[in-house]
Amino acid sequence: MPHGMIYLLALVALATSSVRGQGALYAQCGGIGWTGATTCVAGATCTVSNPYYSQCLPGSATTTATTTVVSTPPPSTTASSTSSAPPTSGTCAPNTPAAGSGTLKLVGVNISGFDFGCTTDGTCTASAAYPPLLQYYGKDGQGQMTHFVNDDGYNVFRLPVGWQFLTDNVIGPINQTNMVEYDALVQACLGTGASCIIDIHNYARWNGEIIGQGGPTNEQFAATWSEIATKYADTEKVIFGPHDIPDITLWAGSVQAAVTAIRNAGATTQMILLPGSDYASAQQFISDGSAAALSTVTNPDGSFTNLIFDVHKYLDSDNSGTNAECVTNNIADAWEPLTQWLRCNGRQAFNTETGGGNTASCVTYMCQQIAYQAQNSDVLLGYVGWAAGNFDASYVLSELPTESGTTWTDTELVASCMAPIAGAQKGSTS
Ligand SMILES: *[C@@H]1O[C@H](CO)[C@@H](O)[C@H](O)[C@H]1NC(C)=O
Ligand SMILES: CC(=O)N[C@H]1CO[C@H](CO)[C@@H](O)[C@@H]1O
Repeated sequence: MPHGMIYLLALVALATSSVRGQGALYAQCGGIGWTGATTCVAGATCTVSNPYYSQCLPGSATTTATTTVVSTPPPSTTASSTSSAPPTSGTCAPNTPAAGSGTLKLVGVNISGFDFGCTTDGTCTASAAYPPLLQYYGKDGQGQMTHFVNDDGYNVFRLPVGWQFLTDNVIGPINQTNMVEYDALVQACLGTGASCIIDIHNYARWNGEIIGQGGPTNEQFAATWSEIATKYADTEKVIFGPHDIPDITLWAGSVQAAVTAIRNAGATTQMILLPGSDYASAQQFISDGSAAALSTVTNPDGSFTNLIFDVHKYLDSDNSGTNAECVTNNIADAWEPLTQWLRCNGRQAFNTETGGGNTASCVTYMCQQIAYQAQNSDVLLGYVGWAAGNFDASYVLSELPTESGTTWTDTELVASCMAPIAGAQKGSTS
């Protein structure tokens, strides 16, 4: 049945793009089931992003970064063409060409469950955390991750957890009983060979109060990270990721405290993800001051090595990740300006929350978003889809694979293009 959806998608796309014999910039131009134009307008080249989706991307097909810059307007028919110009610094040209390899470095799935009971004001109920592991009566998170790596080519998982769960509802040392449970998920993740993001999913808050701004002090925040970093100091494939805030300048100070604590605990080489304001929105990252403020955060040696900006972006009408239908590929409004800013400033970002419903609109827009990110993989490291783990298969953004016998079957959106090996596990008949 996923095949049926793919063909339906192709027909819909054909209806809107067959007016001319050549695909417009960013239009689909190939893929299994595609019967529309397979050549692109001048300045764009039909580029394979996966077996189900080829797209007209700027430039020639060569893999070098010397392609011509095309000043064609962005693809979306509804997106405004006035997306904020990125600040330029030094000699950086405002329209640097895409310099990606076409392959994203890190592609993964959020494995949710330890964050259950958390709300956006940073209130988390420790007892509501629900380990996505069979031994704790949850779903088979270990089996999911093993499937995602072996069958789909994923290489990173984000493991959200409530701060209150780690410290058992009091601000203080980590509770070792609870840590044993969370560490079981981290070890299951590491066991697949993937990288694992430790994500304290508290929106920069504790029970309604903001870290470093009336809530827990930066020292208390840093102390938790220090304990975590000490535990995983020698674990190469751990990535540390805190979460999101209103006063961004003060927040940068809190992030700096955590970075310093993590590095000083001996975790000197791992990637640390720096989250901005507005729910870490990739679209607001520059305009809300997150980029400027977080750019000041450094390692103890003054370098920016492995300090990566953490950005999120959904594709639904209100960027909430709560609607089944997608309305944008985010390229014009979010990824293009962000990409330019990152390249101009010599930094990188990681899209750790994105996703959509298992619908034709989300397949279209998500595949476009991913193709754009891959073209710009010099500054965009990858993405992590929201979410599998302990959600029900009926959850609107479910990426939960279903197990039948020894076969895991992916959701439509994962199979269509989110999985690096797209279409690999669309079903036992694929
Ligand atoms: C750790 O948390 C458990 C609940 O998971 C609780 O029963 C125990 O008392 C806590 N231990 C400490 C030392 O606070
Ligand atoms: C888009 C989305 O579903 N975001 C989720 C992020 O995590 C929090 C806490 O688990 C959820 O409440 C949100 O729904």
